[in-house]
Amino acid sequence: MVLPILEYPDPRLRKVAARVGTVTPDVARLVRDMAETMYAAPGIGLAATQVDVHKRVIVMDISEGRDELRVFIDPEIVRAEGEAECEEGCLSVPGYYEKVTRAASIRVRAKGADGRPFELGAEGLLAVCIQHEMDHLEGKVFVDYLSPLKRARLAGRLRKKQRLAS
Ligand code: GNR
Ligand code: NI
Repeated sequence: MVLPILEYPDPRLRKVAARVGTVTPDVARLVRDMAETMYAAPGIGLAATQVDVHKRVIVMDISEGRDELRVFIDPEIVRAEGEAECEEGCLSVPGYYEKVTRAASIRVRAKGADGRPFELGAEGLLAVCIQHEMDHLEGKVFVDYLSPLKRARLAGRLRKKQRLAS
């Protein structure tokens, strides 16, 4: 089932997600719905927060063929090194793209859809996406990193969009 995606500045995007713990059939269903929602959008990642479910669940697929689904439940970054800048977008801030600086390489520990723990080293787009999604679980959106000027410009753009929609 494709779920509706919350859009910035919806206050529900600010909620901090709760640990899942045991991966129950309910969580497995959430993972399936989130994957369907991400592929339909289309996007390369989705955090449960974006579909108004405040649990620590992330789905991701950065492959060309859109056939390499990754699932991170209760993810933790156990190591982060370096800095890298990447132009980011977000399904919750449609049509807006801006450069964000994050750790260049990370090591993440999480559980998969089957509940099994794993560890993964990531760099490049995968590292960016994991950090972007983990921010969502903390109630953070990538636009929180913008300079005050860029944030003001974005706010102006959103006001204009609101006017055109109403
Ligand atoms: O689809 C997405 N693309 C993207 C591009 C650069 C950096 C991060 C992302 S994540 C985004 C999907 C999304 O909003 N996930 O929360
Ligand atoms: Ni996002």
